[in-house]
Amino acid sequence: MGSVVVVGSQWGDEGKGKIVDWLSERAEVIVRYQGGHNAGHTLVIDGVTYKLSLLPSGVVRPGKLSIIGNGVVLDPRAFLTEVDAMRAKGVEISPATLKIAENVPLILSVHRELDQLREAASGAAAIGTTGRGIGPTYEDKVGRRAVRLADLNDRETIDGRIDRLLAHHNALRVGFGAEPVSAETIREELEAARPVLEYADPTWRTLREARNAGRNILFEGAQGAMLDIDHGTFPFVTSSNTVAGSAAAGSGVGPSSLDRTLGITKAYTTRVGNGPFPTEQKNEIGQLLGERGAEFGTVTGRKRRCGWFDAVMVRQAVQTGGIDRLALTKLDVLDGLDELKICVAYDVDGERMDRLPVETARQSRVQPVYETIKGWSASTRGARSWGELPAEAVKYVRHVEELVGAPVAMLSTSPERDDTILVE
Ligand code: 2SA
Ligand code: MG
Repeated sequence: MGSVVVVGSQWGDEGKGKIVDWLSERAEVIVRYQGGHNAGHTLVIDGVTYKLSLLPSGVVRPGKLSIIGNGVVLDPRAFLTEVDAMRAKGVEISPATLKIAENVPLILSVHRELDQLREAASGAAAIGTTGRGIGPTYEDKVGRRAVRLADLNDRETIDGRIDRLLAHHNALRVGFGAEPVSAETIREELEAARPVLEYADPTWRTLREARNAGRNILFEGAQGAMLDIDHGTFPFVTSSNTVAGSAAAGSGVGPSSLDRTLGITKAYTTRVGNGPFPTEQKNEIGQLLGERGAEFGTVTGRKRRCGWFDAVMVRQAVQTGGIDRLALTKLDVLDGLDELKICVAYDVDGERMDRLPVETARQSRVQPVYETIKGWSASTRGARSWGELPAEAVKYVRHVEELVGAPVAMLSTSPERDDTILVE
């Protein structure tokens, strides 16, 4: 298997959790390399549902090494809570099985609060963030004032770091009408984070050793290509690079250590949060997809917006995301629809386009050009072989491959891990 990067090819929630879990049986090391506890990965194993948000999906499987890379932003409080919740479900987690990059930036209360203050003040222009402090923490990393995990041990520099952080945040807080925060508050928060230090590790070296020993490594992406800070529907995006290239910098391995990239793709489209969504169906079709697909945010419980498959967007994601094969999920949600639509081009102010325009205003004016294809009445739910699929469903899959320019290597037909068809 070598090393595989798994990324979302839409706006997240493509069903990465299940595919990652499926692959993690064959992988020895599972790595998160971007995002934080804004992600929500649902795994169903032997009828038990696990909802992970910060921890790599490998933690639920005994004998795997899980790594939280430097490209992640880590909320110590959320981390410790999630570890406890997993332990309560019988999952064993220890510093031997879970390692956190010692240079990972920490999400603190000031970040969560700034995220929420800013969203609340933005009115209609709000991004629709998860409110977890993701954006402000990445800002502080790039602004070179973040507190990183290993700083908890660095008595010589920590006070200066806190001062720099607060000089910045308190100025902003006052602007938003919030109370300034004292250095003492942050020091207490960092003190409460000390148990996380137990997991700190030079994970770049651990990964190097794993690779040298021939271990299979799985890089588990969060969110999706269209939420990428550079390649997505900016500014309605998350604050990290979600494309496969990010796996290298976000974990401290070179790009040649990434052998292939699997793009998880839902058979229709969903989005949570604000921003353009050309194929959105604000009607009974959208309603139906949402109900059948149980489209609610894993972390926030927010209702997801739903619409037809957008081949233009996924094709762009295949190219920017470096995707060489697809895992197509939730095909069963389309069962029983007489007709299906696939967006094959965009009409932007009368101009036909085969890519998303980059300007926000033009993005919001994109009209999808649809192709209508025949649906299927038989159920595909739980199908475990190609032969069990109705001919029209096979046709739909083939058409998706052709339009987006990447072959489907896996097809998922229910949340259960064994309801998976391998196409090799
Ligand atoms: P943020 O909080 O700064 O990352 O939000 C910025 C945008 O990124 C979107 N975003 C997501 N979209 C889909 N799924 C995500 N994870 C959770 C899930 C979300 C949830 O898997 O269900 O529970 O609501 C996720 N995380 C971030 C977000 O909606 C903003 O559009
Ligand atoms: Mg999700």
